[in-house]
Amino acid sequence: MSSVRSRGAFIVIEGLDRSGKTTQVATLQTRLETEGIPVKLFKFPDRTTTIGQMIDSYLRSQSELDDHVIHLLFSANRWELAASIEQLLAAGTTVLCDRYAFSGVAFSTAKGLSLEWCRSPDISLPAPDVTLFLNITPEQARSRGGYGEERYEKEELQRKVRDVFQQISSEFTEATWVTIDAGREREDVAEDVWKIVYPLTGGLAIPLQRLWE
Ligand code: Z5A
Repeated sequence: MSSVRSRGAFIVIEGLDRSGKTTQVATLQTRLETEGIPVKLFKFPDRTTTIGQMIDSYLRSQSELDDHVIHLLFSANRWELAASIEQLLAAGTTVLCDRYAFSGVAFSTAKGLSLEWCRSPDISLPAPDVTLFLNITPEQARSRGGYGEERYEKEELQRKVRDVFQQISSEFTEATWVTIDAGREREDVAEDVWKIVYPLTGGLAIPLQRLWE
């Protein structure tokens, strides 16, 4: 009988603009560290790499790129870190990820590219064990302030992004895509996140899946 070595869990936090992804992922990381659970946090786009710097320049409207090109750069930014993610998971580390391929598909499809085309460069990336989708209404997002500083921070685009995320989520089971009401107090949202993530941190004996295979 073949046996699979225990590995770390791969947790992705996705969500609408201003939904509190960065806030929640930081709270979660701290709580896991306090519990003595090995954890590593990734954030996409990772603006520190050479590819990430091109993305950063585009998002801040300091450069112009064809929609296909920027989509491929976002995907390349994930691929350049995919091996590190896999190594950490194999070593038993819980990997947290602030945005992932689902943001890539949602934003580029909302801009008018085909969903199937958008998905293709991310096929075979490590697949999350669970994606936590932080959901807020456009009114709640507006009340958190700051719209308009970066290229995609426009309400019309964000509405389309919300629709594509809904379409993507329908392909997952309730266990692998969990929508959380992020319009509540930070502590209440964090508690929901914890209840889902903590049980996954004891080591998983199932093989890592590949995205969209
Ligand atoms: N993008 C893409 O097109 N393709 C891709 O493949 C990827 C990304 C990966 C930059 O992303 C853009 O890249 C993004 C998608 C696109 N464009 N947009 N829009 P980013 O991750 O670098 O930046 P961001 O996604 O724009 O961050 P964010 O969405 O604005 O924020 P957040 O992480 O969800 O929220 P936050 O920073 O934790 O909180 C926002 C504010 O709300 C802040 O003042 C908090 O203190 C406050 N907050 C947080 N939680 C609460 C609660 N519960 N109540 C009240 N206030 C709260």
